[in-house]
Amino acid sequence: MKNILLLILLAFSGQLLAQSSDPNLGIIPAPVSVKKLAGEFRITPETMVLTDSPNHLATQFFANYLKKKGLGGSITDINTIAKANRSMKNAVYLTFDFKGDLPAEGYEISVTGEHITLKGRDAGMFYAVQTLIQIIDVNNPGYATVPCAEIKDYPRFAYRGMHLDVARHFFGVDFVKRYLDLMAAYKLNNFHWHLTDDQGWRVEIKKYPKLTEIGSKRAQTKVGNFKGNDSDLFDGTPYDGFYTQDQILDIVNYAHDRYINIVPEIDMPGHSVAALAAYPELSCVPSATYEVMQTWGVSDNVLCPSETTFKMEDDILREIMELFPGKYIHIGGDECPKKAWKASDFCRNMIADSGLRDENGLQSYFIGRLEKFINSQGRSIIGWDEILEGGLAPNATVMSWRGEKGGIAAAQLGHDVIMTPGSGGMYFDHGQSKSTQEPLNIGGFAPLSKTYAYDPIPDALNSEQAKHVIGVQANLWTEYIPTPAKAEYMLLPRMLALSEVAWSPKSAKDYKNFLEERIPKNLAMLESEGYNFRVPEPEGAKDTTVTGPQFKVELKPLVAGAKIYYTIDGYMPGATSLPYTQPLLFNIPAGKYMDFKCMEITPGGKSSIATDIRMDNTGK
Ligand code: TNX
Repeated sequence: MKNILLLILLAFSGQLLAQSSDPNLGIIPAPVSVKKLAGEFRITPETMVLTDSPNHLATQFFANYLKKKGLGGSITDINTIAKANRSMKNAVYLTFDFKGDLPAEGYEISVTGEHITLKGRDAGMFYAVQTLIQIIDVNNPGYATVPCAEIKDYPRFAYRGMHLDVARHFFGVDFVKRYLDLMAAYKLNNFHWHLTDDQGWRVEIKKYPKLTEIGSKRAQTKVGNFKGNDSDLFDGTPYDGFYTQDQILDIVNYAHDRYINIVPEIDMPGHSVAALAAYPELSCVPSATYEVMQTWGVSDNVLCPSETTFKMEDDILREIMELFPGKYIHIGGDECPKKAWKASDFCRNMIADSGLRDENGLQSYFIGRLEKFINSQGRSIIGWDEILEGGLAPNATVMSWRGEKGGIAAAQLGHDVIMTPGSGGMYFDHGQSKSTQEPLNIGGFAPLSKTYAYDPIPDALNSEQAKHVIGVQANLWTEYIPTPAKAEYMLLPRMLALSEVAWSPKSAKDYKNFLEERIPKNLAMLESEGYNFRVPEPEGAKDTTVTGPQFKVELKPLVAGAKIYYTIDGYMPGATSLPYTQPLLFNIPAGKYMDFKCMEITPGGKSSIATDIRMDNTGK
């Protein structure tokens, strides 16, 4: 009896501990402030949803969520209830109409044992709902629980971006929607859609049908790592794909319903071989023929700054602006070698006639022309940081990708800037560890910790200049990402770190809490939603050598419910190896070494890479 009591007590205190250990209640991105209170609210199918805006997107989103989870979800307009009866128990209030201000996109949540109140307007209410969904525990039959708390929250940056390259590999409508779902859940609000590149043109343009008829197809694709392997192996498989304008509009609506703006990119004047394959007259050698590229890298074949090109680009951009209602149109501007322009009489004459300094001046002229047209339509351009070379177009926003240099220079010139430096862990095509077990990637090294540690405001900027850093973005270039499963592997969990970099105040950032408390919970949630992700190696496990006669191993899985398996016989660990359940102490005889290899398997069966701690007592 005593033992049973003790067990119950232990279980109970364990539960209390589980509840109280995380000051952020598992929420990603960490809110501005969370005050935890005792007790919980229970959502049952009878729980009422009471609101002054029944048709609002955020209200509908929440009601649909409840329906999906079998928790009721019918909405009642609070104005249909007599004033005296409006304060009800067992209700979730979504209050849009209240006195006073909240910061832009901000919200407040109050959870008591009797009701939940969400306060916010538009995006703010949408984000209140996203936060609430993250703290609803649905692992109970017929009801869900929400811990009592007061939460106040608003974003650090207005532009919180995630990019997807659909040119190198094409991703269909369903995947793009899943991507947008993820972004919305983690409060990212700008989807940078890289729609064209040397290897494929992926958006239907009615006036120029060959862009997709020819430009969306390549004969085959390079096998293996382009940079590390010039063996000229190709897969021999034709590759194609593009979005019709109807599909684009469908996705634009889908994003809009999730408070996500889409920034479409038509990459010019470099990265344009797919367009040249369709319309060679866009090049400086109109008689030449071009093939949609089958390899990666940077091509010397670029658009010619001719009137033919400007006319066609204006037409293309006009259709793009009809499809995408947002403020920003991304015109690329990156990696445009000047070889073709140097070899062209037309370009040389143009430089002389227009009093331009050189080919960089010509590139500036090119971008400036595009900007003028786009501004005349009431929109603004974004360009990669190369658009600084030769002089910046007057109203351009700069995306700083080659480190922060370009972003710093642009902000000092008074231009808006979006930070997305590869060197700051913002390139999700880079490797997530140095293990040879990582799947093929473009190189680089961007582990979760590095992405998390990135601060988009460089020290070099004073506080006035820093205001021009409107936000931050991570990029998913897809040269080596041919499938949705791999895209999700590269995206997750790093996108969760990006979300915190973009949203949370610097003072709320805490990597230990993020990694050990919130990542496990969120990854388990994402697994139950069917997402793929890179399973982090267990906390305490890494490839390393330790020396001495004795070594203690202490590990923690980083996905809730995951199990750790290990070997000490040199073999690869797996589900048939020894399960790790408690800290282990190893004694290594003098002159010997032993390898402690371990890996983690999630409840859904995903495996981490295996790591090897060499316990070395050879004295060498
Ligand atoms: C550079 S980032 C590029 C892309 C590649 C990427 C690979 C940028 C503006 N240009 O074309 O896909 O590196 O990491």
